[in-house]
Parts: sequence; structure tokens; C-alpha cells
Amino acid sequence: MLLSQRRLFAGHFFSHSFCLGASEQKSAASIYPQRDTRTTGVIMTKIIFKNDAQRQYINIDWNKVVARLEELKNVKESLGNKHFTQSVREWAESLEIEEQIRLLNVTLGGLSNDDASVGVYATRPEDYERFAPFLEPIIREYHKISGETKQHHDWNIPVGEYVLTKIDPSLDRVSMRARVARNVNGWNLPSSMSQDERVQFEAYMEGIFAGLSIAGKYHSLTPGHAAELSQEEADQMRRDHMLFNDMTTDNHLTSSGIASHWPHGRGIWVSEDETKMIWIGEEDHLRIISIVHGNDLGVVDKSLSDLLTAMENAGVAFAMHPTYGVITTCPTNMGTGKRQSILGMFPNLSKRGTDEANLKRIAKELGLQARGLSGEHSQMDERGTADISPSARFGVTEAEVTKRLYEGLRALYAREKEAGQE
Ligand code: CIR
Repeated sequence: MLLSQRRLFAGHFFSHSFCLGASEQKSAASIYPQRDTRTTGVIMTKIIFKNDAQRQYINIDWNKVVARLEELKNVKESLGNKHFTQSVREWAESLEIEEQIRLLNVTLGGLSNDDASVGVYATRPEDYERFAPFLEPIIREYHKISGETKQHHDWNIPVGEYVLTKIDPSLDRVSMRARVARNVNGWNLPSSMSQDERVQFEAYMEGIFAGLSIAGKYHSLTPGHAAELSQEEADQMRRDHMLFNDMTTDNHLTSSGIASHWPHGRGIWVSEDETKMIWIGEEDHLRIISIVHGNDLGVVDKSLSDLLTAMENAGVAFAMHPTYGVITTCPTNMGTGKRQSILGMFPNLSKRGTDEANLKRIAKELGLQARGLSGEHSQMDERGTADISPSARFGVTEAEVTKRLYEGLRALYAREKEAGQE
């Protein structure tokens, strides 16, 4: 894969953008993050780590938690805040002390970020069952679930059907990406892993990679690891948008513990042909990714599902919830855990990149999410290059996600043409 092609993948990898270096952020004095917008328009956040976040509520002082939640309501009410009701509080106080501590840890990301929209991260796969009185209403509201429900899975996605050139002949060679989030049974989730557990998990996954039927190579970020990337190599992989960012620059990830012990136990496996990647130790144990240049959405799905099957055949048991599908650290990814996107250009709808809000609004009407080139909070270029994916994660099968992307793109490109004629 050419470097210039890889550069197109910017939006396909990073979901949070900040402009301070990690070392500057770590030294920030404030306990709670301050937001400040500079001329770059990028949000800056001061960074706190889990121990400091926990220390605010020492001995599990739920009065303090409630007081902090009340304070946050004046700024922004996250789902975790909204659903920490009086009856949830009473139930929380009835739990064994160890479980109260664990529940507090679930809420640390929300308590430590005034811009949290969800505000909770699971600490173990069992949290979704054990803390259901609190977490279930959050999942149901986020995913707009009403009544009885159960997540179904279907990877039967035809090749030759969702062909982008049928929408527009110019969509001949498009950057197409699909990823799934996965966690593995028997391990704490990244927000509560010790450094040893992270390193052991990395070693466990290396054993899996050795038995994979797909050829590839593992690169580690763990200091002193035999396959450790040098700083230069890691920087190059980041410039190529293959490797994930320094997690300690994101206060949601630091305060919840997800970024703790960085960079121990983190790394990336890359297939020989560089179309398949597996991240270890980011927000979930695993992010499994496929990127293909072409015009058939079914091809990228096949690539991803081949990799998932190879992993299962090599012995990985993914954590699954009986109702809510794949178990993810953040409840927003429950269901399929799948995000599928393409990079497209929408100069008319985005008014040459000056009105990104217009493109986002129209995409939303069509059940799609439009992100700028460098992720969720980034700006669009003058060609209106955007990463477009269906919004739905839960209650749709993997196959339905692809269908929604294809149909949504058909409608979005029609609107783009109309806007050009106006
Ligand atoms: C929040 O509550 O706003 C953050 N914890 C992020 C929620 C969006 N989910 C995600 O990035 N996986």
C-alpha cells in the first residue's frame, strides 16, 4: 500500500483530537478538565489519571458523587448522570463495598469530564449484568431500544451487490473501512487492568497471532518488548494512520483508567498485505480493522469477517452479552460493535468545507454520521472530504450496517448532485 493512499485514511483511525502534547497535559494542575478553544478550533483538555479521579470520592462517598453530578447538570447532562437516579443510588449503597468501588470506577469518566455525553465505561464484561439497574437504561436510551429486544448477528454480506460505481461511476477507487470492537472473556476490561494483566494479555494475543491462518506481523509499544517499535517507527505508523494515538492525551481515557500504564501491553498486528489490522489495548481489548481500496463494500466485509473467523479458529473467545450482543468498554459500541465507513468528497453539501454542519445535518437525516478527516472533532478540507458511516450500532445485523451505508450513500450523493445544480 502506498503511503499517499494510506494518508487518505486519517479519519478512519482517530476519534478524539487534542492539541497539547501528552507530557504537557500530564502536568496540568486542575483536578477537573478545563476547556479552552484556541485559534486552531481544537478542543484542549487538561488530563487527570484514574487515581486522582478516584481520590475525589474516597471511601465511596455517594453524597460527593451526587453533588458532582448535580454540578455537571449545569454544564451537560450525560446519560450516566441522567440515569443515576435516587433508586439507583439506593441500590448502589446496598452493594458489597468491593462492588461499590467497581461501580464508582464505571462512572469516573463521566465525573471527570464536563463534556461527557455517555459518562460510563464498563470495567469487566460482567458489569453489564451485575450493574444492569444502572447500565441497562443507558444502553436502551443511547441505542433507542424500546420493548423486548435481542441483538442478532449476520455476516452474510454479498460481494457484487453493494457496488459504489452503481451510485456514481466516479466512485471507482474509494477508501473503504470496517472495524469491530471486541473484548475477550476472562480478562478485566482496559479500564481496570493492572500493568501486569495488560502485558499478559498482549502475550496471550501474540500466541493467537502465531496460530492465525493469515500471515502478518505484531509490533509492540511495550517498553523492552522483543518486537518493540522504535519511536521513529511508531511515529511513521501514526503518520500512515495505522497505529492508534497516544491514549494519555484523552481525558475520558485517562480518568477512567483505560489509558493507564501507557504504553504497556499496547500494540498492533498488521497483515502482510496491510489490509487487516488488530489493535491491542486501546478502548477495547481488540479493535479489528479492515481497509480496502475499491468500490465493493462486500469485499471489505469479507476481509473483516475472514479475520474474525481466523481469530476464533485460533481460539479467541469474544465476550458476548445474551441480549446486547458484543460487550464493549463503552456502551455506545454494544450490539454489532461494527463501524463501517467510506471516505467520500462532498464539496457542494459542505460548501467547500466551510459548512461542515450542513453536511453533518443532511447525513444525519439519512441515518449516517459524517466525520472530518481526523475523526469526530476534526475539520473538513475544502473538498468536503468526510468519513461517512451509518449511525446504528445496535439492533441491526452486520449485514444491515452495510446495506444502510450503501443506501444512505446513494441518497447522500443524490443530495450532493442536487446541491451542485442549485
Ligand atoms: C463520553 O461519555 O462522552 C465519552 N466517554 C465518549 C462516548 C463516545 N463513545 C466512544 O468514544 N466510544
